[in-house]
Amino acid sequence: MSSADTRRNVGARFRNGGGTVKGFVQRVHSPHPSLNDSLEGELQDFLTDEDQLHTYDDLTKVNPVTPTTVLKCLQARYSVKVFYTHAGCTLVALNPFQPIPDLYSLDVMKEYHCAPQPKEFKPHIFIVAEEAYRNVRGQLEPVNQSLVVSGESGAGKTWTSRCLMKYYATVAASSSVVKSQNTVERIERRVLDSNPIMEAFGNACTLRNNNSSRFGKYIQLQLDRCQLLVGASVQTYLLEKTRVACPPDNERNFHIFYQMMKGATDEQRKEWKMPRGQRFTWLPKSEKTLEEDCFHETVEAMVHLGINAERQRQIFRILAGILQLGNVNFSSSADESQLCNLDEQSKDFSQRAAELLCVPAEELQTCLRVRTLKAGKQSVLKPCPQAECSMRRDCLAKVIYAQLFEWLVTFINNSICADESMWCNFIGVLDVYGFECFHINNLEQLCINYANEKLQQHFVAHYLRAQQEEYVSEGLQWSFVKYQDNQSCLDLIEGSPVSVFSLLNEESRLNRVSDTKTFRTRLEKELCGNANISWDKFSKEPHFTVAHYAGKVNYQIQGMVEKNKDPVPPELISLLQKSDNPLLHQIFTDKETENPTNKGLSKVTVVSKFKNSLESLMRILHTTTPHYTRCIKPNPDCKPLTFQKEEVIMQLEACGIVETIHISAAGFPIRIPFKDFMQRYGLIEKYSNSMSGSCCVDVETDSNGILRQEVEKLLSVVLHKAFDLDSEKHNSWVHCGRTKVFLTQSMLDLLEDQRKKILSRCAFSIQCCWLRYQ
Ligand code: AOV
Ligand code: MG
Repeated sequence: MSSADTRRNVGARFRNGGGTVKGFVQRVHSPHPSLNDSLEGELQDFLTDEDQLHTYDDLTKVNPVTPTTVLKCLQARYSVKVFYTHAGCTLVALNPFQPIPDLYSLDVMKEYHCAPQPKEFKPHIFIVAEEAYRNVRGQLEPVNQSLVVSGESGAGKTWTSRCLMKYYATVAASSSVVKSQNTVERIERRVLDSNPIMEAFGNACTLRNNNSSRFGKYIQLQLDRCQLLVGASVQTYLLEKTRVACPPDNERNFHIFYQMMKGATDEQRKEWKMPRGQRFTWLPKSEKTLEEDCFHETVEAMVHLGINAERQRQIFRILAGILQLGNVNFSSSADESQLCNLDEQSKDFSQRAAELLCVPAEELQTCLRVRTLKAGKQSVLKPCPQAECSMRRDCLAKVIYAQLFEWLVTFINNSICADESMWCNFIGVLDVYGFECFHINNLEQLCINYANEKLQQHFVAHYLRAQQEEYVSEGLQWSFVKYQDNQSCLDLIEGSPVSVFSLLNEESRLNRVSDTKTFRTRLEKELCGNANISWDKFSKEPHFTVAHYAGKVNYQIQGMVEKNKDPVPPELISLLQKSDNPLLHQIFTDKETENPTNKGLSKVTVVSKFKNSLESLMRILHTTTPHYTRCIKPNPDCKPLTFQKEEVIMQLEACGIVETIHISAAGFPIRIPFKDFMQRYGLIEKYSNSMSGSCCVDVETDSNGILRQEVEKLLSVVLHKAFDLDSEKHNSWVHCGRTKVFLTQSMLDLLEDQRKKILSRCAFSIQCCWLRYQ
C-alpha cells in the first residue's frame, strides 16, 4: 500500500461509520465538539480551513498527512499556546521555552488521573503518564512500562521527565517513610530530590541548552501491589567527564561548580580556598548563564537523601580541589631529562589542591610530572614532557569527578531503592542526552548520537516494523508503509566484523604512536562500502562524516583513539588511595589500577563499556510496554514562543513522525490474544442477551478457531449495538487475525465502557437481591 493508499484508508475509516461513528470519535478523541460535529468535511477541507488547524489534537486526523500539513497543524497549535499533540501512538511535545502557568499544577494532575478516559482531555504529557500507570494495573496482565522521551538537545526531555516523575510522586504517593543517616523522609520526596542533585553534577550549559544533560539516565519507579510508589532506582550512562577539565569553547563546566562559587558562605569560601574574585581556568563564563545557580536547593536535596553534613563537606572539598588543579600550569624545562617547571602561582595552586584532596603535596606534584615505567621487576622514573603533565592533571580531575558522580548515583540508589519484596512492577522513565551536532564533534558526540540511533532503532523495531510484521503474520490484509530504517547507520557504528567502534577499539589496543593517521586510513579503507560514512579528502583536519537519522555529523579523528583508551596513570590512583579525605579514599580503594600499557587487552574501552550498557538498557526496554514522547525544539536559540518551520520540519522528518502517523492512523495498535479477550469481554455478550446464564465459551479448553468465531460474534454484537454497523463495516475498527484481535484505541475504549456498564449493573442487581433478602 502506498502512502496515498494509506491516506485513503484513513479517510475511509472515518467515513465508514456515518453519523453515529462521528459521535463516537468525538467521545474518544477530542475536547472540541465543534470539530467532530463536522469531522468528515473538515478532514477533506484541511488545507483550506486554516482557522481550525489548532483544534486537531491528534495528527492522525489530519488529511492528507504530509510533512507540510503536520507542520502547519503544529504551528497553528503552538501559536495558540497548545504544546502537546498526539501523533497516533506518540505524543509530540513542542518546547514553549517559557513557564506556562497552571499547565502542570496539582489540579491538572488530578484531573487527568481521575478522568475515566484521560484522552477526552486536551493532549498532555499527563495522558501518557496516566496511560502507563493504568497499563501497569493492566487491562490484562500487569506489565512494566517505559516512557521513552526523545528529541534533540534542548528539546525538553529532562523537563518532561521531571514532569512525569512529579506526576507519579503525586498520584501514586505511598507516603511511606524511609530512614537513613539520621534522616527520615517520605519516599516520593526523596525520589524527586534525586533530580536536583543529579542535574547539579551531571548537567551543564552548552551552546544548545542552558541545562544540558551530560549523562543519560533511566529511572525505574517501583510500584507495589496497590500501585503506590515505594521506591526507585537510577541507572546512568556515560557522563561526559572531559568537560571537567576541558569545557568546550563558550560552554560551561558542570553546574555544581558555579553553584558553589555563587552560593558559598564566607566560611565555606575560606575552607574551599576560593576567595571572592578568584578566577578558575576550568570555570569559563559563557554568554549563556543560568539565572539561578541553586546551591541551596542542591544541598537541601542532599540532606533529604541522607547525605550528612560531614559527607557534604568531603564532597565539596573534593570539588574545590579539582578547581585548584585547573590553575596548575607546567612549563618545559630546558633539559628534557629534568622535571617540567611549576611557577610560584602553580605551586600555590597545587599545594591548595593537595590540601583539599587531602593528599601529600609533594607526591601530587611528582605524580603529575613523572611517569613510572616498568622494566621487568624494576621501575624507572621518567620526567613527562609539558603536554603529558597537563594531560595527567586533566586525567586526575576527570577520574575524581567521574568516580564521585558514580558514588553519588550509588548513594542515591541506596537511599531510594525499595526492598525487592516491596515492589512488583515499575514504570521506567528514559532521559538521555539528545542528538548533537557542533562545529567540532569528537568521541562524546559519537557516543551521544549512537545512543540516539539506538533509541530510534527501538522505536522503529518496536513500533513501525513490529506493528506491520504482526499484521502480516496474523493474516491481515496489509501493505507496508515505508519508513526510514537506521540499521545501516548502526551497522556502521557498532556492527561486526568491521565498524567505527571495532576499528577504534583495535587502534586503542594496539597503542600505536600515530593512531590518528592509521585510524583514518583504516576507516577510509575498511568502511568505504557503507553509504552512511563519507570524507572530505581535502580537509586539513582529519574527520569522517556520519549520516545519522537526524542529520549528518562531522567527527574529528584527532584525539578519538586516546579518548577511547581513557588511560589513567596508576600513580594517580595510588595517590588518591592515600587520601585522608575518607570519601576520596573510599571511592578509590577498590578501584583497580588499570593501565593499557601493562594490562594490554584486558582494558575496557569507552565505547565497549557504553555499547554494553546501552545493550542492557535495550534489553530492559524490550521487556516493557513503551510509550513514546517526541520533544521538538521549535527554534535553535531557545527563544520563548518562537516557531521556526525549518527547524521543526527537520526534526519531524528525522524521527519519522509522518510514517508514524500513517501507520497509527491506518493501523490497529491494540492486540489481544483471543483467549485473553474472551476472558475479559466474554461477559458483554452474555449479559447483552440476558442477565443470567452461563458464559458462552469455555476459554480454557477452546481452540483458536472456535474462539475466533466467538470473538467475532461478540464484536458484531458490540458494534451493532453501539452504531448499528453491519459486519462488512467492522474492518475499520477491528480485525481478527489468526490468534489475536486487533483493535483501534476507540474500539478498546468502547469495549471497556460496555464492560464497566455491565459490571455496575451486576453490582446493582446483587445489591437489590441482597436488600430484598434482608
Ligand atoms: P533536553 O533535556 O531535551 O536537552 P531540557 O529538558 O533541558 O532539554 O529543556 C531545555 C529548556 O527548555 C529547559 O531548561 C526549559 O527552560 C525549557 N523547557 C522545556 N520544556 C518546557 C516546558 N514544557 N515548559 C516550559 N519550558 C520548557 V539535552 O539534556 O541538551 O538533550 O543533553
Ligand atoms: Mg536533558
